[in-house]
Amino acid sequence: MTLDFRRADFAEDFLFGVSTSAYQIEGHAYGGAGSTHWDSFAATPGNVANAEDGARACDHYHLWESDLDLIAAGNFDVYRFSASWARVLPEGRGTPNPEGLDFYDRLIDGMLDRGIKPALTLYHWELPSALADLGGWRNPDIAKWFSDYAEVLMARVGDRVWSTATINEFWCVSWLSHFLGHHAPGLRDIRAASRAIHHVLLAHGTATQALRAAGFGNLGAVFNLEHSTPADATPAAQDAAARYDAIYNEAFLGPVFHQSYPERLLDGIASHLPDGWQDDMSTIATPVDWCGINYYTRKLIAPAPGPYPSLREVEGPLPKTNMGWEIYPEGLGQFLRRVADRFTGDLPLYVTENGMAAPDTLAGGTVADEDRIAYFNAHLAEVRAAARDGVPVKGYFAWSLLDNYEWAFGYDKRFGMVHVDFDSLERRPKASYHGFQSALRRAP
Ligand code: GCO
Repeated sequence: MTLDFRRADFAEDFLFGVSTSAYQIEGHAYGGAGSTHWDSFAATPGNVANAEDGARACDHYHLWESDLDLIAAGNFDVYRFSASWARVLPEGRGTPNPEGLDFYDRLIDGMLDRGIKPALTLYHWELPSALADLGGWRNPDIAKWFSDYAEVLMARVGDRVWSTATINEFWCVSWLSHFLGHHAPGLRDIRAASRAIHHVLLAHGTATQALRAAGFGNLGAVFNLEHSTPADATPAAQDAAARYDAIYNEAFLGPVFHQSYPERLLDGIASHLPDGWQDDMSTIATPVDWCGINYYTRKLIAPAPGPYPSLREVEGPLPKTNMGWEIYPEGLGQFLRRVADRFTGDLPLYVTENGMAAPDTLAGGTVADEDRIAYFNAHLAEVRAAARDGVPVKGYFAWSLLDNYEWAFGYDKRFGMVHVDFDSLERRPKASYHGFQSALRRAP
């Protein structure tokens, strides 16, 4: 089996790329980076599989040149990567780490040398510990801290990046990390979650304004969207699914594109939002140039007794990835249409992440990851159909280039198109990598 599309199936200017993130691949122990809340979260028993952290990860910090060679040889147009706040500013504020700035400088020049467009994300979850000590995303000052960090980094590299995203996945930064407690800082508190929701949005808007004022363009943000399906046909299940959708999806699209929170979210968080939150909404809705969508799966949602949000996830019937996530490509097509219709209009949309974890057995120096190829094919077919219907989707970036640190799952879950041996650090392209390589090859 191989990837069943060609470049000619998409518009001439449609971009294909791969995505990664700093903490998941770089090796946080190297190059003078400061401690992050993921380091202490991982060091706390029970939070992360095998208590693994990102200290070494894929050692991309030292192996970046050969990793960029892989992206170029794979015929990808764009590399979506992130910078680590604590590598740039070890204390979160104050004196920059020259080695950190040099690293991103070299990395970006390395992309340009190879004809790859650098798509920078400013925050993909590794909050500096010094700021976590001050309350992290619960502290309203974080909007300014984040914006200052954005300006420091962009002053160094902003002249050469192709695009810049402020935040990766608002829902994960706030709800997953402060209400469900699955990610750092591991809180389970509705008030903390409400503050984090508002402040991560405000940080996005504040930094977008500052970067715009400093003359930078092609600014956007990345939303992770999850399809919410009622577990059955009862009104109660439909209501619960709508609540899940409000918390997961509309909670962030609503403020950024319509300057308002959905009612079904305010039902749970209004009494916990900071005083005067209404005054921040226009900053949050500062115009962006593009919108990124990360899409993986759907959830079946049923009502549950107890306080807000009074819902639970039910196991679904569809085939699942190694994360236990149902494979539901239709959800991606639906989101592309819905986001364009209801939120972004003519703004370019990019699928900034999509991919799957698979069991992946290494045989003969490679991995025949047919299940991953089928996943990419099914999701790319949805993107193609949406584009054909006039949705302004302008690119597709696969998650991920390398097997890497999958957060609370440690190194157990493999999402890469390139296999990584976490002892030797050897990289071995899988069949899915070769599939993209041939589908994306341009006639000489
Ligand atoms: C996310 C993150 C990635 C994950 C990937 C697989 O979407 O959660 O951006 O860091 O590794 O999504 O879970």
